[in-house]
Amino acid sequence: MNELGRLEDLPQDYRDALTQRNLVPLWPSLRGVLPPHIPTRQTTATHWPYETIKPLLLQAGELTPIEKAERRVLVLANPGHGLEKMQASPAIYLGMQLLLPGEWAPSHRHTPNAVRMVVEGEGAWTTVDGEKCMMSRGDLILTPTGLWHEHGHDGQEPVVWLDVLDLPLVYYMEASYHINGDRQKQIVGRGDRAYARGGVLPTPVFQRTNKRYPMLRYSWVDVKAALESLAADRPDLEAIQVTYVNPETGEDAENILGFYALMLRPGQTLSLPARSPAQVFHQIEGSVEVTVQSQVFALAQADTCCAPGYTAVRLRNGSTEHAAFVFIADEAPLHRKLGVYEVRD
Ligand code: GTQ
Repeated sequence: MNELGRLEDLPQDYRDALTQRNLVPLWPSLRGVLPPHIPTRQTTATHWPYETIKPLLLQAGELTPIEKAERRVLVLANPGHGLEKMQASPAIYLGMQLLLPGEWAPSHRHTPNAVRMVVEGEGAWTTVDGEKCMMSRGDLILTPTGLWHEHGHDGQEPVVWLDVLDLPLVYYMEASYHINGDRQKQIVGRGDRAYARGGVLPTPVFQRTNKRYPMLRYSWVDVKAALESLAADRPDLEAIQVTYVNPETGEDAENILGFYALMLRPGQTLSLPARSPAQVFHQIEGSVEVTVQSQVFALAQADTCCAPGYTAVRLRNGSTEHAAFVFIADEAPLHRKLGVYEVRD
């Protein structure tokens, strides 16, 4: 490959003249912004064990009242990007949020899309667009762009969940903002039951719903049952995986990030090919060993890790007795929409 000219090769007065006019020569930086064959990635494979997060999160509960936090969250930040950037990958933000009994995180809406994956505790709820979504371990609750949401807690124990947002991307686009609102009037609820079975859809005769986000809560009981049915039905299948979708259209549940649940049979090893999007793994049940580049992470229940894009990942269920269940978030919908999605062998 041709050696390109360096900045230092240019006379200082010429460089100064460029700078004064807000001009920059491309060639010294060309290989940097268009590296050969594979992108430069700041995202480094990182593991956030839950046992290290939980005591610090509970301490935040003592140190900072909810009124002083609005959202009491410890952000899972990728050191490769710099912790202050508060991002796990180019487009993914992760946060562990704590809500104590009786607390209320007030209603707001914002441009970034969010989901909540419930980690532990009973009795909390998120009201999204008026619909009260109860939160139990493993449930996925969508709070898509622009929809009002607030969190409350009528139970007895602390509740913790994992927030996954496309905040880094929306912030980078200079399109991130929020609006505060009043406490929402909760309507009927149980919206998750309307779409709890595959193959049939509600078809009201007199009125169409036509909601962009018809389903806001995906109960873990149903998703786990779907995975177990799939595993039983298809012993030939290597990857027992389901995608969280809009049940009316089959499209990804949200516009930018993709969400999936994966089951590993007892003793199973699964190799995922290198694909362009970065991804996040969160252990819902059981334990899995995740190999990314030269790193090996032993994920225990409620642990989270991330892998950069263009990187193969190997998942191994070390238990020969129990299945393991992993929640995955990735940037695939974004990459597909932008036309840069790739799978490499
Ligand atoms: O619960 O609405 O982790 O607005 C970051 C921003 C959670 C939330 C986060 C948010 C929320």
